[in-house]
Amino acid sequence: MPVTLNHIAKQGEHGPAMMPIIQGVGRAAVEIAALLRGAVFRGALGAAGAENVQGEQQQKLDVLSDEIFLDEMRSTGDVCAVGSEEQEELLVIEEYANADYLILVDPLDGSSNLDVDGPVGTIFSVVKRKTANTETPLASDTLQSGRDVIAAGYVLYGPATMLVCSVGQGVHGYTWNPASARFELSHADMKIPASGGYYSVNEANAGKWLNQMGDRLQRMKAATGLGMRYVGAMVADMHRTLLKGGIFLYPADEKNTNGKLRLLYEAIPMGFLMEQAGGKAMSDGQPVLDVQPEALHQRVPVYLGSASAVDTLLG
Ligand code: P6P
Repeated sequence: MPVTLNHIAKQGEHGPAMMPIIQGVGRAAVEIAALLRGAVFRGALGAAGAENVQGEQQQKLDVLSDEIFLDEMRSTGDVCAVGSEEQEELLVIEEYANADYLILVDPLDGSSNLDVDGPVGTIFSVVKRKTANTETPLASDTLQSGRDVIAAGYVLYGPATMLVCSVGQGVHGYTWNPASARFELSHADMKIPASGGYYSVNEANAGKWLNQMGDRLQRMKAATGLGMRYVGAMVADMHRTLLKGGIFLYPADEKNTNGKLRLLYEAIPMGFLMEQAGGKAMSDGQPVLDVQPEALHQRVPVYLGSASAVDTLLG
């Protein structure tokens, strides 16, 4: 009998409460996957004509995916607010403002790949509110380090649609089965290989990296002999790193002096998964999960992967 997302309810202290939320993520994933497949016929590719809070060109599919995700989180009844890459402020779900959990989400990560039919993803993490349930949730409820994350995961929209997640009891991968119309466990207890794999970075930025990261990378390449793969969508690059080993990095540079990737809904969820899978997740000078968030859209440098590769790079 295939194992489905219901299995999450059996995973430790947080499993029962997280199952309905992750099932909501699964519903959103199915809707977003269908949206992506038919986008070209609906004129849904291309820019939405606005910039997001990051100053990046919003794609039409960014906006549509954000709406789908919010609706499915609302439908769980367990989420009081959503912090989204596509929304400048915290979005309170008024009818459930007394619920226990907040979601941080990048609804459609890597959307610059959409026009070339490349892989994209959704990245999420779940935290428990700090404010009383009788109050309205606040942005400060989201500013919790990765050590306080209850659950995290990603959806990869590739040849298959995969939902990879953890509630603190290891990392498990579920693949959408069109025959049964449900996510089924396909990658139980995922562990990152201790060696091998690839290094994954946008080396075009090497001349601008701070903290001698260019020299460090050259030394790591010479010491490990790793090949290079880079898709340009964090979910795809991180999924390959989790399965094959190696390291994914986005260092700080002269343009992005705090790095490009967002702490709350990219670095922390991916760092949580990486540590759960036996890997290492570093930012500059400390583990990603130890960074104390100060703002919803805060950016950090990241070095995520096999402990040996991360240690060789950072010394
Ligand atoms: P660059 C996508 O825009 C994203 O946020 C991540 O998914 C990806 O890892 C990174 O930016 C790619 O950035 O500068 O290499 O295009």
